[in-house]
Amino acid sequence: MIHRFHLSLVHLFLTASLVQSAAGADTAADTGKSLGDTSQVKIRDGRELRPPRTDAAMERWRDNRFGIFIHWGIFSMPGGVVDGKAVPGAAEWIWTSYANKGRKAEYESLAKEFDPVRYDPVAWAKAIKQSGAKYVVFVTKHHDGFCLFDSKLTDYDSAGSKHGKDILKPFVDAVAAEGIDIGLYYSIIDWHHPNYTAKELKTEADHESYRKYLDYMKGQLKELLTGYGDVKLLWFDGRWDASYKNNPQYGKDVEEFCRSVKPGIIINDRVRAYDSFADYDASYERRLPEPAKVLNLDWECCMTMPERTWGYHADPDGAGWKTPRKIIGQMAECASRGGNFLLNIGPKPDGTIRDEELQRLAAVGKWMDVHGSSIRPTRPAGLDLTNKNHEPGNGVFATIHGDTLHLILTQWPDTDRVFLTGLKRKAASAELVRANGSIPLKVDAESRKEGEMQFITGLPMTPPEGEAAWEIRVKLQAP
Ligand code: JFZ
Repeated sequence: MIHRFHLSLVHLFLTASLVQSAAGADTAADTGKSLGDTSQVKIRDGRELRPPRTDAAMERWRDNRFGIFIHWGIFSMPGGVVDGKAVPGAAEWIWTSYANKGRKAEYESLAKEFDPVRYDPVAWAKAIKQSGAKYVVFVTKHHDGFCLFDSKLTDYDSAGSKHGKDILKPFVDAVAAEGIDIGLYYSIIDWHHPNYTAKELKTEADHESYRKYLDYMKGQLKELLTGYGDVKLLWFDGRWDASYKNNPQYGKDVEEFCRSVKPGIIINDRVRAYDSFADYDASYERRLPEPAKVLNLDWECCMTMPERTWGYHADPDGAGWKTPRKIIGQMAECASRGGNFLLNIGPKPDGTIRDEELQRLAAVGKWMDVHGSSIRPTRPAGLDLTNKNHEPGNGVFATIHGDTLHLILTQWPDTDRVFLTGLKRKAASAELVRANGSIPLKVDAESRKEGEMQFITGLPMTPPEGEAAWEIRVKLQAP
């Protein structure tokens, strides 16, 4: 099935600006205005906002809630260090440090040397499985253009390197064997391809040349969608260059092409030139939506473990490595607000995963073994139990599944109680869930002007030790 939208782009933009000016340019509120024939398609922030998909594949993606992102490539080899100096920021952007010094060829020669002798995709898949994640998004080609799969369309790939083999294939096989869903990251930006340009396409010749690059892209996407098992998700990135950004017909074409090759595929918004959210909003990069924002669309937050880098950096800058509590809190906050959480690792050039990352994957996994049902397959409970100005991932986050309400706490309360502000259903019982025996709690209520306010009480004065985050599990009476 190919998604079709019976409205022209001109109509889309016209309507978008009308609706936007009516609603105020800086509000992200869903205006709810319908567009005649296309009554299902709305506009938000000037972008096409489709009704949430209701098919099984999309429900499964929502249920998964937690995934692992993998940034790996020849950019991992310098590890953020050029001429012995650590370059702060994202190690996967190190190409720019070479290019700025006129040393592009030197960077590209890394492709021949790429030789991850300790690459063990089965071990990777096991570490991911143990983290409790249910899907992966693997970088098949980043902005530098180097491909981690054996592409017939280029030799600038892992098969043309010293390694001499397809990296992706054994990985997708190992991941599939663990029952983990496969997503592939593909960069639109390509600093290697001769027909790629970042610049505005001014002449017909510019367009003609750029379309050769788009054909290359589509050819590779077809390889990825047909040769690597049951790919569930395409994660596009790098739409901000003028060539792509200012020609929304190209993004629309790429999206439709992928859907024609693999009907039912899930595609993130970055495939499009800021004119559509596609299946979901993946713009929450190293940040969560503002607490007050009601999104009414599927979304995902992707997060680094150190402050800024996605690719392996020998010396990551910033505030150091996030604690497991911080990571779990951010994941819980995402779940409590209907979003997925995609946690990144950046493997080393030898093919191993660094200890800082393995430790965090294991710690999150240990927590998920006991508390995983508080994350998936849950939906937001719609309770607002945390200060609006809280630090992302720090507070009390509420999810629900069937008759079970989960409260995930990253801070131990000052009192012996937690108020269930906004809970419409009746709480029947509650417990503090722990690996080594849960602690029963009490449900009580007090009358207030606004009506009866339920609360959980009987919490121990000091927080039970050994928990990366705490969980109160509440049984609700049948509605
Ligand atoms: C992009 C890449 O440039 C980066 O290297 C990494 O792969 C990351 C996951 O994606 O970076 C972005 C993309 C989008 C935004 C910010 C950084 N954004 O929407 O704010």
